[in-house]
Parts: sequence; C-alpha cells; structure tokens
Amino acid sequence: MFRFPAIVLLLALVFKPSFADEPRSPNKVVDQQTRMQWFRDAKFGMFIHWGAYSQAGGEWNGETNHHEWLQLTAKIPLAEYTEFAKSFNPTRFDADQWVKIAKDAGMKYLVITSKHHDGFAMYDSPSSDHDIADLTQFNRDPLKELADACHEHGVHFCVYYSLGRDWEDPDVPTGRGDKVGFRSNLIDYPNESEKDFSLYFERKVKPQVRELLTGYGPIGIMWFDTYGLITKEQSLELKALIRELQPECVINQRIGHNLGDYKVSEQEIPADGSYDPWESCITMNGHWGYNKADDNWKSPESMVRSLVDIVSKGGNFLLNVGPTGEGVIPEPSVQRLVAIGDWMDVNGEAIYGCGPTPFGDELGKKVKDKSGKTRVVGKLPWRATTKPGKIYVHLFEWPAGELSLPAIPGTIEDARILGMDINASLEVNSIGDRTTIRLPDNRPEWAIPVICLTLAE
Ligand code: FHN
Repeated sequence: MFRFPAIVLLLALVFKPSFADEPRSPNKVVDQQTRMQWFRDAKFGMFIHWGAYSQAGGEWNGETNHHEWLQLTAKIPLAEYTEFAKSFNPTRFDADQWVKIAKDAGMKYLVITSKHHDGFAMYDSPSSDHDIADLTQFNRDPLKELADACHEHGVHFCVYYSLGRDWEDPDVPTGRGDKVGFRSNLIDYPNESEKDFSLYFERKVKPQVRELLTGYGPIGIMWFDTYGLITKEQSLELKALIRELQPECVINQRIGHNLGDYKVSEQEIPADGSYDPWESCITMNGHWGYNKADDNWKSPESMVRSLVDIVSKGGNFLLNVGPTGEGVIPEPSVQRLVAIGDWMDVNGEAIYGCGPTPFGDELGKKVKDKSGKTRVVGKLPWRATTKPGKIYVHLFEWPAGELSLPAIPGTIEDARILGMDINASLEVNSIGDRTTIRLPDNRPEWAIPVICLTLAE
C-alpha cells in the first residue's frame, strides 16, 4: 500500500499495471491490462448471498443469529439439512428485477453465490445432486436467469464459489495445527485425518467450475472464497482451467497462493491506497445471508462515503444483499440502493473509470496507540478521484465559505459542483502550497456533493 507523492501522481494519472502477461490459452491471448480494464472502470458491484439457508432468515430452534453458516452454527446433520434444502422454493425470484435494482443503483457487476459452504449448488449442476435442480420443486435455474438478465442489461455476471469449505462433501478438511477441523462438517464426517482434499477437488470443484464457465455465458469474475487447504498446484491447475475456458475471466485473490488478479478486503476499507486492483466486500447490515432479525442497516450516505473512500484509494466496492427464501431482496436494501443510485446519477462521472487521489494527506496518518494498535488519525472530510485533466473533490462536510486543498499543479480552468446548475465557475485561488475554492453559500441538498476541477491542457 502507498502514500501518493502529490505532484508526481497528478502528472502520472495513468495506470501502470504491475502484472506480467498471463499464461496464454491456445485459443486466445489476453494481456492482464485488457482483462482487468472493465473491472478497473466498473468500481461498484452487487454481492448476493442467497441459498437454501435464506429460508431460515437466520432463525433455527428459536435462535435468531444464524446466517449462511446455518448448517454449521446450528449443528444440523447433513441429512436434516438436505431435507431442509428440499423445501427451498423461491417463487418470487425475478432475475430481471434484481439486475435492474443493481443497475439503477449504479452497479456494473453482480456476484452471486453459486455454491456457499453448505455445498448446495444454486444452479443445475450435472456433477452433483446436492443442487437446486435435483433437491427442490423449483424447476428453474436461478443462475441461468441471472446470467441472461445481466447479459441483457449490460451488467457483468460473476459467480462466487466456496473453494475450501463444503459441508456436503466428505473430503474437505479445514484448518491446521490447533485449528484442525475448525470449519469442517464434523457431525457427518468426524475424522478429519481421513479427508483427502484432492478427491473433493477432482470430484466437485473442477467439474463445477467447468460447468459455470461453459454453461452461463461470459463470466466476469470467478469470486472464490475461503481457499482453505487447497495446494499451490491445485490453485495453479484451477487458474489454468479458467484461463483456458474463459481467458478474459478475472479471478479474485481467494483462489489462493497469491494467484488471483486482485486483492480482497472484507468488511473493512484499507487505510492506504494501491495501484494494484483491489476490492472491499461489505454488508449493508451485519449479515451476508438474509437474517430477518438484523435491522442494523447502514445509511445510504455512509455507503456512498465508503464507495468514494474506496475509489479514492484505487479500489472497487462490492456491496452485499441477502435475499429472502422467497427470492426477494429486502426492502431496506432496495431503498438504500435507490438512494445510492440517485447520488450516482449526479456524480457517477467522479467514480467510473476514475483513478485514485492525487494527494494523500486527506487519508490521514497511521499511528500506533499505547496498546500498539495501529489507528489512522487526521483524516480530512473530503476525498479525491481523478481522470485525465480532471480532479473530483468529494465533500463529506460542507466547509464554511471556502475549501482549502493542497497545491494543484497546472492551471485550474474551471471548477463547478456536479449537478448544480451554476453558470460561472467557482472562484479558485492558488496561494503558496494551497489551493482555495470559494463555495456558494447554499450547499446542494444532497449528501456528499462533488466539485469537478478541470485542468488546463
Ligand atoms: O465465510 C464466508 C462468509 O460466509 C461470507 O461469504 C464472506 C464473504 O466474503 N466470506 C467468508 C468469510 O470470510
């Protein structure tokens, strides 16, 4: 991670991908910059945690804090969980509506859980009978419908796949040392040492990854999770399979052994920025999967702030929804996505295809407190994103009178607030190592207004 030396960066404003060209597939050559470009430009995606566990809404035997780990946290034997999965019948599922909700919120890609830790495939998987097609009455393939709707609406269709955890398969050990079996199905398969990951890898992982990459059209990202005890050879083999079947498909970090195309942060935003592509995946309340008792919803403004903070540091924001067992995205999520979409309608140009901040001081400084814990101090209430010839300043607070920024190299030929119909450019003054921008008395009514600075050629 890095701090941006202001002047150099502003002039740079072009990305220098740090990846060598990837292994070439016999039938198509794709260099890393080409592969990653859509991802780098997209910035904002929808994560969807949805499966048989969604039926419970987090509740089991009166306990209400379960979620997508239901089978493990409620200690449900496989046979009983399979019976439970049989009743999964999301008749209100409407793929077109989901994709529209994502698109209207300004999201450019969508990542759906094709198989989570319970090993239940949310698509018609020829290689497994622990799937929605074989077990339930729901004679439809939700992944197919979502893929079609995404391709129709120009949203990148991506799939999540639980790699190193599967509570249906008998050969998925987890954890080393004092953590042996810590995330395994020890109810049905108590003998961890008997489990052979390579059998699961050959029997389930490779066949299902091939099914997903050959049956659902272009896959934007293979979003693996919890790679666990996969070996480097197996991660390399999986990567080669994906490169062969879909050379343009992006692979996240959690394929394991640093073989992914980008880094993943979960439920947090790194303090610093990075030139290498990365992504923060974050929930809208306290859970990934649907939990009907959880109404600890984040505000739309705080999620726009996260988006802006992440993009100003060179990352992507993958924001999660947890649909119900019937196949409905909870109303509080929809309302917040509509509000985020309203902000994106006005300020999207300051997000899509943007580069990170040309400054850095606004991100604050890392200090160690008495307990040795690292924390960030001195963050400023604004962030900046960039495009060639443009700097966008996102205001988390509306300063009285004027905004003071570090010196900006070059000449600012125009400064205006996106969405505000003011004829004249805002007054800009460069004094020593500061740039000040005089702001109108009345602030825009929406949260986090953005000032667009146009630099002279
Ligand atoms: O255990 C999973 C969890 O259920 C969820 O899917 C998140 C999403 O990134 N990943 C794992 C926890 O790191």
